[in-house]
Amino acid sequence: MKLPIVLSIAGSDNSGGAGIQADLKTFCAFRCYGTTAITCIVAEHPGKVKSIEPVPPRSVQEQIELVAEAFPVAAFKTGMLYSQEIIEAVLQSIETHLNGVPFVLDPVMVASSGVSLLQPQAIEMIHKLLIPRATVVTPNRDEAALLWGKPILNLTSMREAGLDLSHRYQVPFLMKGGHLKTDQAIDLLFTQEGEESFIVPRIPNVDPHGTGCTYSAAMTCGLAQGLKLKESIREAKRYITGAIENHFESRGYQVLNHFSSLH
Ligand code: PXL
Repeated sequence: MKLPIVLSIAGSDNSGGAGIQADLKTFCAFRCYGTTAITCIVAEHPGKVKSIEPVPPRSVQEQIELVAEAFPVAAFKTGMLYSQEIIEAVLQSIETHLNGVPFVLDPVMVASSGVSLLQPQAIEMIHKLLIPRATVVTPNRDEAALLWGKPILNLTSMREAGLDLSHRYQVPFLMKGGHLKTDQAIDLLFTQEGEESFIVPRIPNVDPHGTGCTYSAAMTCGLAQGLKLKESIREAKRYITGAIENHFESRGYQVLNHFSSLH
């Protein structure tokens, strides 16, 4: 039996809820074969980030190169990229080894605890160089506001931002509304064909760390399995909603259950 090959280019979260660790668990739950290129080692738990150690860009490049040499990557995602140097390394590797492969860009900028996961000078490079190559970009409310340049306060401004951004880059944008104060968790996809909404009832008072990473990893699996973008998002939304619903608590922290779909 052949498993679809997926690759995550992201940071390591030792606490296992976000980053590469979340991605690998998600890849398993979707029965995909996960590979990784680690960009940073973050020492953290759901409530705080203690330190960030960037991996040398040459190593990031080699990790991608060697994965691509041995495996026909069917889809990949990027998460925490942190610095201009790492973004440059990733960009070069993508162009050389992953040209034309479906690419989910999760524009990770800030951890749930509020710590910055992307140096401010590097935001510009994400705009100019990475977004145009993506199959879909998946910003949350705050990331979308930074990319758009204006605050997003409600569904109306989220829609306006999504229309603007998808036109500007000619790339699909999935605007995640989880952080808006609406009764439902509403995500809006903007493509050349128009707008599509993905709506589930909000699960009140639950906000575990790593939801964005997990959601984009799930989308990557759908694309690797040959689903269309909308179907990948629908399946991914079902998966992340289950992982949130069936979260568990550890020493006062809410933790995503990446395996709820397997029970
Ligand atoms: O949730 C964003 C995120 C992405 N990647 C890594 C992280 C985090 C949040 O803490 O640690 C590695």
